[in-house]
Amino acid sequence: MDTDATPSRLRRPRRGRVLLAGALGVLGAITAVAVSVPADAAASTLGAAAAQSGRYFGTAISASKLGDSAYTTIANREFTMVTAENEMKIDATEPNQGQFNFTSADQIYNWAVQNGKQVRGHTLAWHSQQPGWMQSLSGSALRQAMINHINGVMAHYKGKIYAWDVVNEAFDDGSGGRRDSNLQRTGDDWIEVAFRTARAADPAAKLCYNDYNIDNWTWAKTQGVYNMVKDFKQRGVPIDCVGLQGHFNSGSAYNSNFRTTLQSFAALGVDVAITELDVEGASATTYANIVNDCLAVSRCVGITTWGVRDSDSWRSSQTPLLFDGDGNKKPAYTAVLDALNAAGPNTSPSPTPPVSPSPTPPVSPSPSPSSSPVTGACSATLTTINSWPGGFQSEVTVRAGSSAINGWTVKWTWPGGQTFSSLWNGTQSVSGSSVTVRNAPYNGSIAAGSSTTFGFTANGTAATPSVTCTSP
Ligand code: 9MR
Repeated sequence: MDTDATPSRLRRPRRGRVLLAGALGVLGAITAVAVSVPADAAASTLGAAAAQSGRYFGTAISASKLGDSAYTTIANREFTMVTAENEMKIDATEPNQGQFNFTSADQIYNWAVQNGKQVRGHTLAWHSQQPGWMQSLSGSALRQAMINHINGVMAHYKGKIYAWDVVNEAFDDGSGGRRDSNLQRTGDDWIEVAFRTARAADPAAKLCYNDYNIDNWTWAKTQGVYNMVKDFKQRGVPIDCVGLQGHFNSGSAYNSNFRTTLQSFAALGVDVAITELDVEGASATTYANIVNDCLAVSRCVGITTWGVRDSDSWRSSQTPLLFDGDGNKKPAYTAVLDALNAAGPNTSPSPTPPVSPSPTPPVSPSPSPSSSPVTGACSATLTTINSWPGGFQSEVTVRAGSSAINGWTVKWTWPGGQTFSSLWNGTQSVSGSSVTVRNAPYNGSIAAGSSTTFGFTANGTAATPSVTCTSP
C-alpha cells in the first residue's frame, strides 16, 4: 500500500507554495517536480483543503441516507474518507453466528469507492452492538467467535480498507483500566489476539485502536490506552494507529493539551487520527483548535466528523457538526476550512504493515498443544489458536526453568510441508522442514519460572509438532 497516510491522488500541493512533489511520495525518489499554485487558490472543500497537507477529511455515512440527495451531495463534495456509522459493526455483519451479511456495509463501501473515497472500517471487536448470540457467549467460545468474526469481515474487504478500528472502547472511563465486558473476561490478551488476527487477515490495512475520552492527556483513561499502545509496540503486537474519537461536550470538554496527547501517541510510532469528531454547540474556535492540533502533528493523518449535518448526528440536539439541518455551512465549517488551507505540507510517512498471505474463514477447532519437557533451562508449548482452509495461527509459550535465562532457541520439524507466512516476537530461520526460532532483541531475558510468547501464521494444515527449547 501507499507508504503515506493518504494516497497520491488525494494530495495537492499547498497553495502559494513551490513544492517538491516527488519528495512527498516514494522514498528516495529524486525526481523533483516544481509546482506553483497561485496564492489565491485556497481549496474550497474540506477534503481538498486537507489533502494539501497529505491528510484526509472524512465523515460517518449512514446507508439509510444514501437515497437523500441533499445528504449525498454534501458528503460527496466535501469528504475524502468514509466510515460506516453502524453498518460494519458486529451485529450488522454477523447477525447469526457464522453467517455474514454485508448488504448495508457494501452499500456504503460501494458508494464511497464509486465516488473516489477511501474507507475506514468500524469496528471488529467491541463490547457494544454485539448480536444476541455473541452477547450470550463467554470464555473460549467467545474468544474463538471474535477471531472468526475478524477473519470473516476482513476477508470480505481484504485489500480494500484503509484502516480498521480493530478494537473499540476497551478501557474504563474512570479508572484507566480495562472496561469490564464479556470480551475482557475472556482474558487480558483479547486485544492483542484481535490485532494479530487482523494483521494476518489483511496485511494491507492499518490496524487501529479506537476510543473516546482519551483526548485529555491528564485523564487516567488516556494514560491507560497510552500504556497499552506502548506495551504493544515494545512487544511487537501489530498496531498501526490510534483513533481518538473526539466527542467533545460539556462533560468531556476540549482541552488544549489535546495536542500533547496526539504528539505523545504519535511518538510511540503509530499514526493518530480524529475518528468521530463532534463538538457540542460547534464552536468555530474549538473546531479550529482541534484541526490545528492535528495539523501540528505530522502523524495525525486525518479527521472524520461523526455525520454530515446536525440532523444526521447521533446527538443532533447538541448541533455538533459542520452543516446545519438544511445543509448550510456553519461558522465552524469556515473555521475548519480556513485552518486546513493555512497548513503546510505533511511529509511524514507512516510505516507499511508487513505483507503476508492472508487466511480465509471459517475456522476449525484447535488441536491440543504440544510441549517440550519441563525440565532444563527452558520449555516451550505450541498451541494452535486459529485455523482455516489452507492456513493456521499458533502461539508458542517459552518458559524459563528454575533459573533465569538470557536468550532462547525453540526448534521443531514441520510434519507436512507447512511454511510460515508471518512470525512475531521472535526471529526465524528455516531449513527445509526444520524450524528454528530465536528470541527477539527484547524478549530473550526471562526470569525463573516466567514466560514469554511468540506467534506465527503459516500456510498448510495446522500441526502441533513436538518442540524443544534450549538456552545458550
Ligand atoms: O452514531 C452511532 C449511533 O447511530 C448508534 O446508535 C450507536 C450505537 O452504539 O453508535 C453510534 O456510534 C458510536 C461509534 O460507533 C463508537 N463511538 C461512539 C459513537 C457514538 O455513540
